[in-house]
Amino acid sequence: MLSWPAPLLPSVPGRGPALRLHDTARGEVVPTAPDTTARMYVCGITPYDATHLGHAATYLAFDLVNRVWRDLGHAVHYVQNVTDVDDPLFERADRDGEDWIVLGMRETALFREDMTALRVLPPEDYVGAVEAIPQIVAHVEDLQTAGLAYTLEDGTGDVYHDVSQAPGFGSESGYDEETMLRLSAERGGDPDRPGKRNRLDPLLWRGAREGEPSWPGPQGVAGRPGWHVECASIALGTVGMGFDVQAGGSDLVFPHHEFSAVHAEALTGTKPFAQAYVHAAMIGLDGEKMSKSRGNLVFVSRLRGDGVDPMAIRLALLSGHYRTDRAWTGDLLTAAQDRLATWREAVERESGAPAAPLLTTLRERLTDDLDSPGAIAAVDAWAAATLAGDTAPELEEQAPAVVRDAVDALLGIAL
Ligand code: 5CA
Ligand code: ZN
Repeated sequence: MLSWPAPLLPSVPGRGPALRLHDTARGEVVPTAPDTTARMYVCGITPYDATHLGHAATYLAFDLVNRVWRDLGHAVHYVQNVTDVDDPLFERADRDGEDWIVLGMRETALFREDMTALRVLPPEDYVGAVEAIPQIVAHVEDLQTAGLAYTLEDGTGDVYHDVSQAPGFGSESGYDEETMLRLSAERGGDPDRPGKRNRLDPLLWRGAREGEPSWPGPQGVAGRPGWHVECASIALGTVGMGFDVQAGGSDLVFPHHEFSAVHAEALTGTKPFAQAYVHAAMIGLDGEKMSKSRGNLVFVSRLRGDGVDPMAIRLALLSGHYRTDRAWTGDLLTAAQDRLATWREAVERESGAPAAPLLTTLRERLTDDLDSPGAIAAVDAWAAATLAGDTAPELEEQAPAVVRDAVDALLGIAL
């Protein structure tokens, strides 16, 4: 699929420490240790509605990972999928009397515009589920041939992964069975479906149903792919096994990332799928998680349409830590607009407070599990010292230009 245009990425003098991130599987902050090319897979949207501020916050968090790695001198192979065939698309298209393909294409186009406006670095591979179907089918057949998958005997043609044969199962989320069963039921699984070997077994392939689109499938059974195998297959076809960071919102910890890992590890007979599983917390509104199904959404495109500067949206979302569940409020946006104006005024000055200490702090904060609030506070302090003019110690002529570049390169905020 077409990705979106890359923003300019200034280079900044100096170098920071290695990036450390919280890994859900180990339950602690760990150093990332990428090769020359760092590899990251971030779960993409299901395009049945516009990008809301929760999605945006998640993609902004992992955009910081991308930016910090690049600042450390790595190339980055960044992959994102689009779940462009799934139940929510059919339901919304039916409701609105629209073709589900047209709906998906339109919302994906809007997502690209939102990401471009927010200055999110584009993925090197942007892959739709539909275009990955041939690869997914081959993977499901491999699991069947290895005796790790089975077809339900109810005539539907539905194929499941037998997780009782997956030794690593449970190691990503670390959840107990009761929690897994509850989350599976809440998040697209079917623990109560009769005929499954294990209640948690995830769907690999859904046999064709009346009124649903279908493609030629494993062993000639037409249908469409399950959700977790979509991401396992796309990751295997792009970044490959053992990549550095598998990422998404915390609602993907289980079952999605657990089963993507289980599928890929079973397919390759190697471990791990990813070196670290990193999850962004949920953005809420009025005390509830912002979600399409709850309908309590603030859209990036709506704010843009109202004339809000996308840089203020970006700054507002980054002013909270990515691992803290937090609420979107009008006050957050107002504070970000004020802050942006102050920063812009400071970088317009002919001279400013020394840049080098700020660069050191910015890198220290961001490499410490993406402490964006700490990084923003450091820029605030620099701007205040700069705007204090004569009272600040030894002003530097080049400082405003260096800080402008650093804030752009590391935080993605164009001043
Ligand atoms: N297509 C799948 C992933 S393969 C999916 O979850 N799509 S989504 O459109 O529902 O979500 C896209 C991304 O936004 C996911 O990483 C999800 O975890 C994240 N996300 C969804 N809601 C929120 C929220 N309220 N706050 C933060 N992130 C969210
Ligand atoms: Zn995914």
